[in-house]
Amino acid sequence: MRCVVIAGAVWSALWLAGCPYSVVAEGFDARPPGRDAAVADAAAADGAAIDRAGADRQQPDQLPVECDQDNDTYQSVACGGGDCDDNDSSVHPGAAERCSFVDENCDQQNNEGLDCTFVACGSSVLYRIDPFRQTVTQSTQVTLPDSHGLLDIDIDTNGQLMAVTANGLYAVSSSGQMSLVANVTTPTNTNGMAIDSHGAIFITNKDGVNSGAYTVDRATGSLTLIGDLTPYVSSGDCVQTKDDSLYMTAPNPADMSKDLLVYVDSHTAATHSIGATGFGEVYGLSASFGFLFGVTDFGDVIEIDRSTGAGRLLFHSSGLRFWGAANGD
Ligand SMILES: [Ca+2]
Ligand SMILES: [Ca+2]
Ligand SMILES: [Ca+2]
Repeated sequence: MRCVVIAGAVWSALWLAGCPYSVVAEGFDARPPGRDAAVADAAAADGAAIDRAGADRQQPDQLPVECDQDNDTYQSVACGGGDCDDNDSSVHPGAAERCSFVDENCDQQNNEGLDCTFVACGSSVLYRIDPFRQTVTQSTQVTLPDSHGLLDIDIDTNGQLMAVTANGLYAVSSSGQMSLVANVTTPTNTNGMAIDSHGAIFITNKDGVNSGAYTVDRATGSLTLIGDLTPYVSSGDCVQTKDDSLYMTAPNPADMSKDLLVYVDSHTAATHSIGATGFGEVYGLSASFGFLFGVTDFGDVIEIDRSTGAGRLLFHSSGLRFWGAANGD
């Protein structure tokens, strides 16, 4: 194929299929960062020029493959464009920033303008954890109604933070005030609570070698046993992911110092292990922003791979003990 260069057409030369990028790179100035509408306009203008010249006209979307590997129409930084990840079509200048480990819009800031926190708790304190910036951004002392501490927390379908204690289900305000929703005599050593997308409330407990999953009637506080969690026992939390799959952490029978991620059938309490997290005493789980996070009694904040169970340490908050966590979005 013939390579055609039109005077004054700089980047449009990139669209001439068959012309190796090196021709362009050597023969022209680097393309300014950011693609984009300007390129599309230039393409149209240059295409018209090519037509007038009677040269081979190429489709304007034929960017050199090596400069747009992800085919999102934004050229890579290496090619002088603004696409800071040319292997991910959701990342480019102008993309929607979202809570993640990635700078989607390539402005060299991550999660700018977004609240990417979830709430974790200790016995009587709430924390806001940003797993991406690796910070504990706030702590709020909770006014406990009696001598019973928080066993776990979660967000209900109205966005209300809920907490369970040994004798009740409570709504918790942002300032840490607790309002009784229902008297609940929770099973011995209840340590997990999760609320699904329909508002159903699940709790898990660990009583010696026995461990069960229950639902709680929000109106009456009555408990219904779903079933026991054998052969596992709840380590410290259960979580409902966005697709209403129930998981919990459970000490690994082969190494009780470390927890497994365990799937729990929310209708039967049947369990199966997903895999080892590699972390111990994972007492809080949070399905937030498309990720599964865990927090531990040692102050660790981890990301857990939902498909393998494997955990990776994000950061460690020295001196803090996390006993529960809520979903964050
Ligand atoms: Ca690209
Ligand atoms: Ca982001
Ligand atoms: Ca950004």
